[in-house]
Amino acid sequence: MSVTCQSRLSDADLEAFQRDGYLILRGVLDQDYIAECITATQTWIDHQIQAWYDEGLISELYEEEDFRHRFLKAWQAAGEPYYPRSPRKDMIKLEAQRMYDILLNERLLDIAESILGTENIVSHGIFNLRPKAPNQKFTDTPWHQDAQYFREYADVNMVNMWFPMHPVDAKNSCLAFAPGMHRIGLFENDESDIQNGFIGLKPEEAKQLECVPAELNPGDVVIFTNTTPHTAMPNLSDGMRWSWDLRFIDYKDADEWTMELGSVARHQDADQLTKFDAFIEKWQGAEW
Ligand SMILES: O=C(O)CCC(=O)C(=O)O
Repeated sequence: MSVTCQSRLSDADLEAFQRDGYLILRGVLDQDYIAECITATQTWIDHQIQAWYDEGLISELYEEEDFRHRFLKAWQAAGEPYYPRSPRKDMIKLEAQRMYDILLNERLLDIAESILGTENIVSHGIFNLRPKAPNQKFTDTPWHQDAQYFREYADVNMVNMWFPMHPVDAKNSCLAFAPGMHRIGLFENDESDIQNGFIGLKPEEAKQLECVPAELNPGDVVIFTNTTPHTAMPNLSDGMRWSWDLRFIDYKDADEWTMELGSVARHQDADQLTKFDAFIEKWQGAEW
């Protein structure tokens, strides 16, 4: 694992990424960008709390509470109802322009360009805002490789990125990684967690892994491969854990499924770029 404050990666960073399967990049995102991510998240929080209020589950909107506690207090008062653990389509509906800017951010594209080795890059339609409450099974991400969710894409030229909107550590659910294990390839899927619907590694295989927490501050990003085993540490704090994860793929590996909701974010031929109107049109018919 290595650290850097550049969004164009050095040879040493690339070597560390290849060796460990993940890399922490310190201070690569502007605080203005993080502020935009927080604003988009707050719009969703408003939307969700208002829905509970309208259903009569809560009698106040908890507007005095801070970013990490408002949603949690409202959710607990509402009787801990189900909420989407990845409100992807809602985010586009509620914050279209901001989401376009978040998903096609230039700093993230610079990092992706270094890793993918091409300037022709698609921002993948699978992105997640993660509302993770303390001690809550439903959002407790088990050890998994991202490619376990899309096994036929295990070998494509793709990079995954995760960043928090507040400091995260091993006690408030930072991600943790198993260095070097991406080189083993794809593990068998364990789908026994029927209740929560997560796919992951078999528990006996997960137990063997080294577990290195990636503690991050706002502005830091951890990047990882499709086959890097990772998990989220439990949230033992008294607040929500708020993070985003995004994916970028080499344009030449982006097939019809990828392009259904993916956006060409950077390309040598400007005509190939997905403009805002086309982005909105794609998401209007979105099923996932
Ligand atoms: O944020 C989480 O809890 C899980 C994120 C994750 O596993 C991912 O980005 O692939």
